Amino acid sequence: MPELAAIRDRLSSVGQDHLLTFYDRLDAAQQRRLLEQIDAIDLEQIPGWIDGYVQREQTFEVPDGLVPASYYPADPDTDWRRWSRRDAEQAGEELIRRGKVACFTVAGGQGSRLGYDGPKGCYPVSVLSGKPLFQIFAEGMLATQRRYDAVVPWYIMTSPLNHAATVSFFERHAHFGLEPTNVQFFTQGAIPSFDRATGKMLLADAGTVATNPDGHGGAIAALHKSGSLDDMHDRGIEHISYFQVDNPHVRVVDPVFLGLHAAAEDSSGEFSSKMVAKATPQEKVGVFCAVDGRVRVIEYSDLPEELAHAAKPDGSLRFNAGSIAIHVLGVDFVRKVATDPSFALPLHRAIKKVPHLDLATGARLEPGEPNAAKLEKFIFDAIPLAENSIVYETDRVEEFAPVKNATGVDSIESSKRLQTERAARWLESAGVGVPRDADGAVQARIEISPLTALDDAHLAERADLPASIDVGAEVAL
Ligand code: UD2
Repeated sequence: MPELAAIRDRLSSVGQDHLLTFYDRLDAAQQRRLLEQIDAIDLEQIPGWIDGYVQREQTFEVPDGLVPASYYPADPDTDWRRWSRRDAEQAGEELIRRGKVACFTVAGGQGSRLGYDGPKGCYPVSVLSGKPLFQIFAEGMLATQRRYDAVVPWYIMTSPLNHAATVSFFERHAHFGLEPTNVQFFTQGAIPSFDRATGKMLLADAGTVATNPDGHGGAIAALHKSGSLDDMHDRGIEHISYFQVDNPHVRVVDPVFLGLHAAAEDSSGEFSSKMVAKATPQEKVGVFCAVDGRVRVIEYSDLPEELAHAAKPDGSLRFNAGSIAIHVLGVDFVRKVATDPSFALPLHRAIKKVPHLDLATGARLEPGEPNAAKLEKFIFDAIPLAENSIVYETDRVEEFAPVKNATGVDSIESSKRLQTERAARWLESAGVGVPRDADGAVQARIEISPLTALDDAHLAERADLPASIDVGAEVAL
């Protein structure tokens, strides 16, 4: 157990000894837990964080020489820098067959915008059967494993807030048919939450420092610390297919993207990304840019208005490459970034309401206004650390139907509409008649399991498709 006097000294030296205000009121077990929690915080960094992030609004400065990142266009007929789509697909398929690929889902977010209490991956999203996000991904992995006769292990990053609930959800559902040893969970790190005005760390209760998950950028350290990178190494995994928990349309492993990442001559095989053309200048997605040939993402909240609206002569957006947070990362690259201190990712500040103890009275305060600074790391801040990072365009309907909000944009409603639209397109390309109204909206509700088909070509191979679908029908395939 860390010593009280030593912890008190370390706290005093960084102006945070208020964390021990209620220490004497705690029982022995609570005292030990508090000292351990404080001991695990990188206290020596705290003054720098307060100066640099907590008490200062970060002003984003547009770097000199900022240009839109170049990318591999989705249109398969375009010139792919002497590289064909089929070449890429074959290279990717070979990696899957040889067991070189793992899936990785960042699922530690708090999902508060959705207004759902449990882990977001447990939220029912499919159009007819209400399958949860985790099940849709699991079915994608099962189908991929069957197609290539290979194992694709799945690593899931949770946060201290949702870890137990996530693991028990998988246990209750028999891991959705996946081999339990091929589904591994680990918890991301936490960062103390600070009073935005004073820079003091907040107490959640008398014996607990208030903390928040350290952002999806925390994945780099957590993959390393949890032993997941070692596990990948032991299994011979070389590439990690990365995606967020909120997007039921993600192709959990995309051979074309994987092949480009691993084998294209302009890729160092370290950190590759998918993009879609932005729907509007204000769309809440980061944008792929480049400075001196190095790719980077500028988050939507940082992109100056004039750049967000800047247009090319044909009227399309100049900075149009929106990030849908689908990446492939090299295992060696993640280890390099995780173990080299000179690669520390920057922090980003969000001002939020965080309940905490009043130090004078010990009463719990529920703030009416945002009172706290939460600090987070973003995974895409590691992109410029890659030697050569590529960006690959995909079709929005095919791969992006996120569930983020309770209503409106990126809601369960918009996601279900997109899920039906994608299913309709796949059926139409397989020759099945799908009813549409005068505006082109599908007049049926359709759900296609990844176990039935992973893409349109896969669906077209099936002999059991109906000739057409009736108006108002509900079709689950
Ligand atoms: C993210 C991207 C945005 C765009 C969009 C596409 C950021 C900052 N922005 O926006 O540019 O690509 O997605 O959908 O990422 N998560 C954790 N631990 C954490 C925080 C988040 O695992 O501590 C996970 C979370 O569970 C989710 C993902 O990261 O799967 C995205 O988090 P978000 O909902 O905060 O990001 P969002 O939608 O603002």
